[in-house]
Amino acid sequence: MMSGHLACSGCGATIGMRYALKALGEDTVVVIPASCWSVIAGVFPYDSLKVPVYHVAFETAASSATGVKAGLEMMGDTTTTVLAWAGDGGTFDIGLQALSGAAERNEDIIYVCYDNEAYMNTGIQRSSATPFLTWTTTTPVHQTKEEAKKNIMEIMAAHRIPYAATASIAYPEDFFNKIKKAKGMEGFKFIHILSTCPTGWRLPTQLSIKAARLAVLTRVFPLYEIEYGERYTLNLKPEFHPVKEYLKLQGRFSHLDDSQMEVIQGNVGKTWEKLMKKVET
Ligand SMILES: Cc1ncc(C[n+]2csc(CCOP(=O)(O)OP(=O)(O)O)c2C)c(N)n1
Ligand SMILES: [Mg+2]
Repeated sequence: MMSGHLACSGCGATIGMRYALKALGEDTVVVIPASCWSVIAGVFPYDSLKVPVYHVAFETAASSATGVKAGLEMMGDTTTTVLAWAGDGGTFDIGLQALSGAAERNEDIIYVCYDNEAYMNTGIQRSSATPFLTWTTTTPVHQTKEEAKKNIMEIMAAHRIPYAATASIAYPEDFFNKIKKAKGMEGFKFIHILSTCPTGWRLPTQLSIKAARLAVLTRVFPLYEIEYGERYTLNLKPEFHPVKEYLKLQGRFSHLDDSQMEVIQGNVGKTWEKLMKKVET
């Protein structure tokens, strides 16, 4: 990735792409469905990615990447990595059936979901990745989101794919190693990155990495891997940090009162305990 991209300052998804391509190298094709990243790369021949980019329809990241990989193989190229790079809307919602199909067929691609927890490119609308009680433009303060965030990692685990992992831009070494590991494995690899979004999260741009780190430390977004749907590995076990520390940084949670934050704390604790039961000790 080169300079000259068109992202907002502090964009976590842009830092994520930089780390991912650093790990994958130039022998990579990137497939991008409609999302902020359709814009961020810029317009050919002035775009900021030094690798071929294929812009595809919103719901087709996994099926298009499957096709690119098949095309390369038909031409005798078995080494180029095909990376599908999709947002949470394109993954948790509209692209879910294509994702499920490619995972079930165990296509030899890496699928990254950069999750900024809403449809950001079109103006911060809620997705099924938006957390409980979050403000977005379609879940305004008097009517915030009532549903929990969808657990995409468990959905991927249920497909028993060779590799699924969460990653954070605040832990670059862990991030880099996971992308490298995915590149070295055959079959379907899924990486879920929490991508801080200063614009949509109402977060000061200079706190982007801090927010990403606090998501991990407060156990809101644990760092872990799942191999073949059953082998769970926790990559970092943080001491207890109250989830309030994470919520307080962001304007999208500024309407929450203490009792609502307690409910969120309880939910985070329960999800963490469930994960700990699955992790190999
Ligand atoms: C079929 C279809 N419906 C709607 C759109 C409009 N659209 C473009 S990008 C986008 C939001 C994408 O959200 P997400 O996948 O979370 O990526 P982000 O913008 O947050 O990076 C939408 C709704 C579209 N391009 N195609
Ligand atoms: Mg999004």
